[in-house]
Amino acid sequence: MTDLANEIILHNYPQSPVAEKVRVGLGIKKLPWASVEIPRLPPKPMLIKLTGGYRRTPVMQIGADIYCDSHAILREIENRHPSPSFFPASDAGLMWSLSRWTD
Ligand SMILES: N[C@@H](CCC(=O)N[C@@H](CS)C(=O)NCC(=O)O)C(=O)O
Repeated sequence: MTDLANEIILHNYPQSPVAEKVRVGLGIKKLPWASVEIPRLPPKPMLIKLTGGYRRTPVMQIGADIYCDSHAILREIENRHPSPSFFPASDAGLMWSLSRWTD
């Protein structure tokens, strides 16, 4: 039976490089996830209602919780599913700052 409260739903579109980063993260952790394809450009009336105004891609939904921004998404995935870790060494802070720079 599907655990809907914990199901990961990614609002994204295939060509989004930032969404791809999250999709790779989900793959590293071998997590099942559902995809909702959203428009590349505004108007995005359904997404805007879901996020309260945030328009960018990707957005993650788990139950009634909504995560906007790939860093917030990856951080939450790491919190909920710590193994295997995105941060096998002790330099998580350096990796977060480098990833913001490379984005
Ligand atoms: N800081 C955001 C950036 C997201 C972002 O810029 N996504 C692009 C698509 S790859 C986007 O939504 N662009 C359309 C827009 O800014 O309205 C994140 O890391 O999630």
